[in-house]
Amino acid sequence: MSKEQTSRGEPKELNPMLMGSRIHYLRRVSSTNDVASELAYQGAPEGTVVVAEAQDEGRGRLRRRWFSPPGGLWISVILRPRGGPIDALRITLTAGLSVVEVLRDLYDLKATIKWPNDVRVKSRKICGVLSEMDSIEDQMDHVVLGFGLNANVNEFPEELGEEATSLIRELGKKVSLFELSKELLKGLEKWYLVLQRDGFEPILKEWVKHSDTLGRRVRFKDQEGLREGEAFGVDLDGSLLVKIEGETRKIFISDYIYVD
Ligand code: BT5
Repeated sequence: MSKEQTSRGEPKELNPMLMGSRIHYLRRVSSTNDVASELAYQGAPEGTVVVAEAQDEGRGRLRRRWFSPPGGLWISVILRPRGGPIDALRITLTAGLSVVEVLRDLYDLKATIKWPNDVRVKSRKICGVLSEMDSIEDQMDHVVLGFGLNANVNEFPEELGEEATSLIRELGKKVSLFELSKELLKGLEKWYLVLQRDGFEPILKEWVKHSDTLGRRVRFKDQEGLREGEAFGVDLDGSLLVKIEGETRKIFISDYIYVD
């Protein structure tokens, strides 16, 4: 029996219209991740989506500010992963892959992923992914997966300087947020289904083709101080594998820079 046949019979199979089966469309919120998290605790089903036109307290990892004016796609999805080691890190990588594919398929734009959560075009960040796991009594209850995609955002604050870009900047025209969100959710659903059914390996195989991190020298800080090495792979747990003075280190912390 082929893998496909096996998987077809599995109870884990998802409804193909899962992502976006319920959509909360809001004008202005603090953070779509916060709204989605509240809804999830109230029992909102998997695939529930929260979209906002603008966020007052959009955030990145470590509660860093995420610039979220009108024009961008600020969207969060509630996931309730079942079984297997499906954690926030692997979901982040899966989400990045979905973004790269949608940019390619809709706009013929070549994007790359800086492990773990930055999607970049010509080395500038066009999208950030934030996945947050919420637990009840030490048990993972749900994951809120947020995408901040600079779609029709033309101006960026000075502090982002040359670090950021957007679809309108790259394409020279406005894009449809409706079409973008629909296709993004479709792509996410495709890969999330693979993740649930077949595990992380097939995703990783695809992910590495789009990453601009592998093969690069990276510098990061750990308890021992400033470290430098070559990023040469991503493990099945989603961690970055870095060779430092002949030894392999697994990196879960994710603040690092490319050295060259
Ligand atoms: C991220 O964090 O890249 C995750 C961003 C996730 C945002 C979405 S929007 C929908 C949902 N609701 C939320 O509240 N959040 C999610 P991190 O890797 O920590 O990167 C944050 C850094 O990116 C900041 O410190 C800035 O340097 C930079 N940055 C901020 N806003 C940006 C923007 N619009 N475009 C590009 N870079 C930005």
